[in-house]
Formats: sequence, C-alpha cells, structure tokens
Amino acid sequence: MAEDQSFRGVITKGVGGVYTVRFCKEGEITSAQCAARGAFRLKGIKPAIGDKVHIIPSGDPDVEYVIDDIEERKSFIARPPVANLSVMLLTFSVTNPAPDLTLLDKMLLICSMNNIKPVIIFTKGDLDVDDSERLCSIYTKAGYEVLVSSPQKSLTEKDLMDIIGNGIAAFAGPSGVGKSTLCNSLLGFDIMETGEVSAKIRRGRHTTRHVELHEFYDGFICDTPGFTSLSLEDQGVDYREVLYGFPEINAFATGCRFDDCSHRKEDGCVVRAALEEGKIDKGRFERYVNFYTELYDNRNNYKSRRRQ
Ligand SMILES: Nc1nc2c(ncn2[C@@H]2O[C@H](COP(=O)(O)OP(=O)(O)OP(=O)(O)O)[C@@H](O)[C@H]2O)c(=O)[nH]1
Ligand SMILES: [Mg+2]
Ligand SMILES: [Zn+2]
Repeated sequence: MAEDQSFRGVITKGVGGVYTVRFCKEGEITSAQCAARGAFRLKGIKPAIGDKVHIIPSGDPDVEYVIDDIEERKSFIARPPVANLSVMLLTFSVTNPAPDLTLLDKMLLICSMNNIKPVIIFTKGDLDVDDSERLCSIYTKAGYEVLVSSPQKSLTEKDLMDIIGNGIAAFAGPSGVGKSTLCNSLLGFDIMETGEVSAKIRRGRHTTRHVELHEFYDGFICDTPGFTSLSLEDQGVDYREVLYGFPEINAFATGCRFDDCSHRKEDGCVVRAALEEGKIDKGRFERYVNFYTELYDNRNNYKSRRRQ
C-alpha cells in the first residue's frame, strides 16, 4: 500500500508565493517550502501566515511540497495579516509616539468581533510613569488585561506563556512603539529588527516588513509591521456592533430602558447617567460615540457594499 504522503501543518512564513509550512513527519517536527495550488488563485484565495494547511509532495525538487487544501479560518483580519489569531498583543507606547487610543479602541472592537483575545501592552513605561499608570487604569477598569513594559522591566516569557497557550499571538500596533524589541527579547533573538541596531549601523530606523510565526512554548508569536490607521467600515463593522468593543459601557447599556437607544444623547439614558457620575471614562465614551456616529452615518454605503 502506498504511504500516505499528505501532511497537516501551519504556514509560518510566505515570501514571493513560496510558503514555509511546519508539520510533523515520522514523529519529527520539520519545515518545508511549499507552493500553492493554482486553483486557490482562481478562487481568489491567498494562503496566509497562520493558515492550517494540507500539503502533498509536488514532484518538483526546488519546491518540495504543494499546498493542497486550506482549512477554514477561525479568524482573518487584514491588520495584521495573520490567519487563526487567538491572541492580539496590542502594543502602544505610553509616549514617543503618543498612544493613539482611537486606533487602540478600534482594534479592541475588531478583536471582540473576531473572537481574538486582546491583551494590551503599554511600552516605554520608563518615559512617563504617571501616564503609564493613567492608561493602565482606564483599560483595566474597562475589563481588559493590561501589561506594562520598560527596558528596566520588560515582559517575561512567564507573562505570556499562559495567555498564549497553544494559540497564535501577534504583536500589533503603530510603528516605533517597540513591538520588535519585545518580540525579540521574548524569543531571545539577537536584536535584528529594532531601531537600536539600525542606529548603530547608521541606516535609520529599521521598520519591520515581514511577518513570520515563531515557536513560543506550545504556541506561536509573531512580530508585524506597524500601522497608523484602520477603517472599521472596511473591517465590516456595523454601528450596532460598536458596543462589543466597549464592555464597560455595554454593562450599563444592557440596563438602559430604551430598546433602540444609541446611548449618545438620549434623555434618561442609563449610560449617560453613568458617564456623568464618572463611572465611565470620558475618552472611551467619546470614542464610542465617534465610532457609532461614523458607522451610522455611512450605514447605507456599507449595506450596498455588503450586498455586492
Ligand atoms: N525608552 C524605551 N524605548 C523603547 C522601549 N521599547 C522599545 N524602545 C525603542 O523604541 C524604538 C522602536 O522600537 P521597535 O521595536 O523597532 O518598534 P516597532 O514597534 O517594532 O516598530 P515598527 O517595526 O516600525 O512597527 C527603538 O529605538 C527601541 O529601542 C521601551 O520600553 N522604552
Ligand atoms: Mg518592528
Ligand atoms: Zn441608553
């Protein structure tokens, strides 16, 4: 009987249409270069890092295997472009650059809609201790897990081992906040892709450009390129879903006596009352209103786009 030459693995890297797949062969963990079947392209499917795939020998000595099948994705978001993410390490610096909390709150909403666990990491805690405490308090009170990192007290493997388990975690956030610094220090790599080294070799700051999954205990972590903006509309968020990204506001909203209340300005709204009593952070509330209003005002474009 012919030996079964099909293997199930995970894509850890992809460069120019050649994918590195990590799989188990004869009891050993190994990696191989794989091409993708032309049929995927025809169907408009592009294999992504984190995809669970089935590979078979290609017969081509240069690229030994071919990706024969891609399993249904548990999640896929454009930023970062990693499939099956279970944990998003939302990395923002306390200062330098100043934290873009609109971006952070958008990402928290997208995590909740895609069933990805968000963990907030505030870096550069050394540069402004007061701000670091203030930010931690806002997001801890909102119910999120928050970690703070500084060169004096960076994150340890222990901090993330339990959070990540056997899942896939990605560092995500703006450029220059220290994602690569953290990722490299957790992996014990020589610092290859951070500003520090590039300053030494005088090539200006080194910005991360590629994404690759690295083994981290039972799971994987990856560094991703920084980004500055994110459109909720493009991510398919509906105005009625905005509260999912604001659990602390939602806790009051469920008690609001108006069924169709947007909790923005209606008289007698429980959320507004909670805000006035200081039970909800003003900045978070403002961002909730902004997201809701923007998506509500564009709801017709959104519907027609979805129907296409
Ligand atoms: N003071 C201080 N500086 C830090 C800290 N973490 C990182 N840095 C510095 O911030 C700069 C940017 O760090 P990177 O790790 O390259 O940032 P990044 O998020 O990977 O940036 P992109 O790859 O462009 O997205 C480097 O000069 C780091 O040395 C920190 O906790 N405190
Ligand atoms: Mg980087
Ligand atoms: Zn209300």
